Amino acid sequence: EVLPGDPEVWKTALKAEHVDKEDTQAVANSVVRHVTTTLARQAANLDDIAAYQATALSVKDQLLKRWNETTTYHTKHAPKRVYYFSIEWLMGRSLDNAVLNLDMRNTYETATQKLGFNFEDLLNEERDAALGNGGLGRLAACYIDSMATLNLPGWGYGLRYSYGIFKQLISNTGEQLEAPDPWLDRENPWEIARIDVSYPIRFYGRVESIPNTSRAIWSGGTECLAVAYDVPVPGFATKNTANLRLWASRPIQGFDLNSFNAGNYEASVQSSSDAENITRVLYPNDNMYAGKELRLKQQYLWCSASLQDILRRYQKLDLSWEQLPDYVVIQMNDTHPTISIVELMRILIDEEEVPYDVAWKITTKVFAYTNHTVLPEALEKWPLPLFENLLPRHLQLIYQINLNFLNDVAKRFPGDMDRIRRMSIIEEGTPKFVRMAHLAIVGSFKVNGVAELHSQLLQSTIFRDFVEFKGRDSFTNVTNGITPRRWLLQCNPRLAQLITDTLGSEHWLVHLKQIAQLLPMADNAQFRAAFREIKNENKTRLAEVLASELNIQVDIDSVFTCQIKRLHEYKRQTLNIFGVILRYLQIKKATPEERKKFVKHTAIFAGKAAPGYYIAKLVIRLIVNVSKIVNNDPDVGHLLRVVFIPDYSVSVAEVLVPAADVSVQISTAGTEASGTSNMKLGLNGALLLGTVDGANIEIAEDVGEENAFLFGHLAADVDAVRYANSYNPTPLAERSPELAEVFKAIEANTFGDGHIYEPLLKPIYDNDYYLVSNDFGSYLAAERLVDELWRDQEEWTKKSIRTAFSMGDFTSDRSIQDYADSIWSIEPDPVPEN
Ligand code: Z16
Repeated sequence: EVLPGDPEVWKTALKAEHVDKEDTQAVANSVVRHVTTTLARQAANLDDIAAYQATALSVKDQLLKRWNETTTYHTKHAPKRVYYFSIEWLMGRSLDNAVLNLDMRNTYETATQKLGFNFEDLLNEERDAALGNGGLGRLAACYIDSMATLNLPGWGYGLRYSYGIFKQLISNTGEQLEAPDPWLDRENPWEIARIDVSYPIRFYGRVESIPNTSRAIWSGGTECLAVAYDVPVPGFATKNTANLRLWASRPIQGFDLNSFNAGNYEASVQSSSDAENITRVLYPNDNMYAGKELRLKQQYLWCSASLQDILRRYQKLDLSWEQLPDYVVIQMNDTHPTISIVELMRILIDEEEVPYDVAWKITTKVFAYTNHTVLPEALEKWPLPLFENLLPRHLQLIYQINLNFLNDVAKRFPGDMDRIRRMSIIEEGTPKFVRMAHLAIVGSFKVNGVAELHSQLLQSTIFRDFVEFKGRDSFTNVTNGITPRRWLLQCNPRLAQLITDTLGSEHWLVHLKQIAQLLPMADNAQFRAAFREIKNENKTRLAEVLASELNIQVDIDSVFTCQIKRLHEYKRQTLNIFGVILRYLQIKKATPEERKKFVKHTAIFAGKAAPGYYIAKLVIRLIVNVSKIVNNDPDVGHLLRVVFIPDYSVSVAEVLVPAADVSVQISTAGTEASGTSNMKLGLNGALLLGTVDGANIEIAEDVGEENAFLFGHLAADVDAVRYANSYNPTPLAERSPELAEVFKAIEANTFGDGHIYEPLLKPIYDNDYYLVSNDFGSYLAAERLVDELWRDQEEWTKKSIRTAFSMGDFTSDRSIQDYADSIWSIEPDPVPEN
């Protein structure tokens, strides 16, 4: 008699299911099987959408086999694991990435061709999984790719929003309009619903202390369920497949028994839709704290479900709670998951009856915290009344944590009341606030920033008191990185092929440092020609998209400058567009003879503004309205084009990044924690035009300052300039005559309704917090150097090659290795090949 799960029976069955990497017929068969069974469609009415879906399902089959093997192996082996908690996962598309990582791209391309489809067309049917705003969410996506590739036992945890980041539309007058992104409407072939993996989550209610213990009973309020959806994430050239577990909120019973009994049908349905609302939509703010109750509900649901899940897995090992930190490390991507520190305390103390001090010891060995910004408006602090109402037990525990913490501070710094006030987790005032960054630091064994300068600034400014209290060793730097699989192999296949051919192997894709071996090729004319040819081909591809989608003609012989990132005052898209306006005015003034001397520019912008960020939206409006005038002015001809590409996304970036000549990274020094588009653009050969900020500094160091265009005030000087701007302001024309000329042109309606831009221009006239006027002169000087170099294409290409091949350190594999070594203390655990 055979018992369920008999290994022999299963082995045979699985073997029959095996598909060889090169077996195009078997792959075609599996696609057809999904068409006819999973999708219940017929060959006759098969469109590209359905063909894409079936192909994706066939690839998912491959991923799930590896996922199963990884999970089984890790369950048996029980290594220490890392859990990466991120409220945003900006994954983009999965099909191309998956077939590349599985080394089955050719097989799938041929197989779908056999069925009469063009593989590229199928790839373009996929909707982006856009569960993130910008850098922070995309960083998580690159990191899980690297965790899988490095064979590290780790999972990601996040939220399955029904709606990702909004779709951006641009009106005729240049206004940003936001439409919902119903990305799950067509079913998501990359996820597995685990309706059997779900946890109850409580909100509101009351707390009853249990006398003579630290314990309490939290009851009442409302409850809902968090249901798991798993997304397999393949490593590159390895069997290891990581898991991204995303939670969706659901009503706990479908109806509320009380209202059922009362015969109140409408109310019972109402309560179920309340539960589903929790994970309905991603908050669309990047680097900006909004303080909404629903957001705190999202955070708690995600953290509580993830912890319940992790602890259930740990309990199967049958070890003591004290050993938890030997098996579990949780990396918090920003302060968004900070409530999980308190939730772990609550579970250990109230439910597992662990003594308070023991629970605290365990907790503070499990968590590590990554900070991503020093901007004060981005730091999360919850109004205490809101917090207390939603999570009353957690507030009690925070008071206890804070009391113990401040006692320790007082012991170390007796009588320093000001220090205690500064460091407290609770900010005094009416109302009071819970400072999540302070809680995150107090509850973590390691805190890191995301680039050298940023980590130094953290330690010398906003977290200085904490460095003095916890010691230098609790603070460190891990410079961000990007995955070279998506950001080179996938988006720039011809450059990847050139690298592979020249190096003679593909190892560089997992040892990116190796591309430095190609640096001498900068001096090889033949190689330069090949390199430039690829850049031009990528520019042509972009030009075709711009012509067909936006009806804008661009000259691929012009220098393509790319500033592609969220709209934010500190990122200073203003400097860029003001520079464009000045160039336009200069072309207009020039004689036909003088015009011949201009270097042709195509200024490319893309990015979304938070829906409530008025000034950021005004900048978009200015860019769009400038583009309309400039692009249609016959005096300008091909000398200048301005392009704002609507609805920036990961998949749009994959077309822009390989086509860029100049990477525009011009934040006010000290404000951009790291930046990651600087890494993507650099790796694809764009020269850095940037301020001495974030990871620009490390990039310029590695590519050599002579190969980059740095400008602007240094971080150390920004405060003094700011102070002068606001307390001792000089007229704009004195700070920058060129900028004064630009403002005059805007105000004179050169680009339509000059007056609408007043809220954008006035702060620059008045106190110029972001130093736009102070940096404009050196920005223009840097642009002149760009133009000069562009005239010498051989020299330009040399620098472009040196840039690309000096980017070896900015792979997310290096970042993740840093985390594994210096924070997580975890080891690779590759699934054995059989
Ligand atoms: C975000 O994308 C970032 C910081 C933050 O506090 C919140 C969000 Cl949503 C960005 C940083 O601005 C950027 O410099 C950095 O490269 C990125 O996070 C990843 O670390």
